[in-house]
Amino acid sequence: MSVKSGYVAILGRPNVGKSTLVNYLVGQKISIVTHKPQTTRNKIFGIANFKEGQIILIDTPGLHKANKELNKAMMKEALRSIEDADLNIFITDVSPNNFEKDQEFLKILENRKNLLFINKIDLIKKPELLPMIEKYNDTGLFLEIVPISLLKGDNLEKITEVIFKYLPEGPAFYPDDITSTESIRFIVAEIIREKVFLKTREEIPYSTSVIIDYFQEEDDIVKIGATIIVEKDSQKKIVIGSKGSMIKEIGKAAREELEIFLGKKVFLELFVKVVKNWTKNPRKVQEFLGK
Ligand SMILES: Nc1nc2c(ncn2[C@@H]2O[C@H](COP(=O)(O)OP(=O)(O)OP(=O)(O)O)[C@@H](O)[C@H]2O)c(=O)[nH]1
Ligand SMILES: [Mg+2]
Repeated sequence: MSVKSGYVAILGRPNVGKSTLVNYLVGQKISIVTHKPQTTRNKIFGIANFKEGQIILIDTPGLHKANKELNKAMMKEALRSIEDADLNIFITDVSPNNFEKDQEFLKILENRKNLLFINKIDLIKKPELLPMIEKYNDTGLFLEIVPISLLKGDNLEKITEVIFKYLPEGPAFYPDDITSTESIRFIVAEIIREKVFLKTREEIPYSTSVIIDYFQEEDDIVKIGATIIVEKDSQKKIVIGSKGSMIKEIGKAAREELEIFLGKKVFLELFVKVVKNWTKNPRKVQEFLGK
């Protein structure tokens, strides 16, 4: 039997479930997921192997209007990933006016091979789906439209079936024992950033970046030092919390997940540093978004 392989870009507005899809297909959490929009900031490569072949997934930052330098850089990452892709999966969810909100981003799909996944169908009743499908179908942009629920597991068998239907024939690009081309350090920084996203509120998640200061692997423990960058003194106070309570909580949650990810005991040391207005400074954005 011939095998297929190729690059699949996962695109869509923030919070629709792009990273959830990537983790599901890879079978391991390589891309962080939160209930807040604009969680993912880079394009992130995940590798998924099946008997039909290999899918190289490109997770991307959610498509949105970008004003700040950080957001412009995020959008650039998302749009660039289309250039590398053999196939695009555009994801939308079932929130009100999803089609209208997707409008301005659909044009990037013109003259390309695209699938549409309508995710979170657990949140609506079946009859509400049909008119939604019709609207997207009328654009003529999609080879197929697949309603799914990644959370509840609805219709997931369709996902690989439809991807392999449109991937080119060819041998695997990567060995079958790797799940991502991202560095361990990058994923470690992302796991810490996820905990900041989950534990803090308002503008703090959007003002935060995480830099790994040291990463020392020993026989039975990994020692990690990381700096959480924020952009105002007031944010530093909040991230540290009263008597260090917040940073302790972030550290505990991050360490627990890092121990699972690295399969070893972890010693985690966290620092907090202010870099004034870094999200508005193109040079700093490049530095802190870099992998
Ligand atoms: N109800 C419901 N929630 C879902 C489903 N799939 C994902 N979610 C939730 O949607 C939220 C966003 O998921 P992500 O995977 O982070 O979304 P994303 O598109 O990567 O978001 P950005 O990185 O911000 O662009 C998380 O809280 C998920 O648990 C689903 O099928 N149903
Ligand atoms: Mg994401």
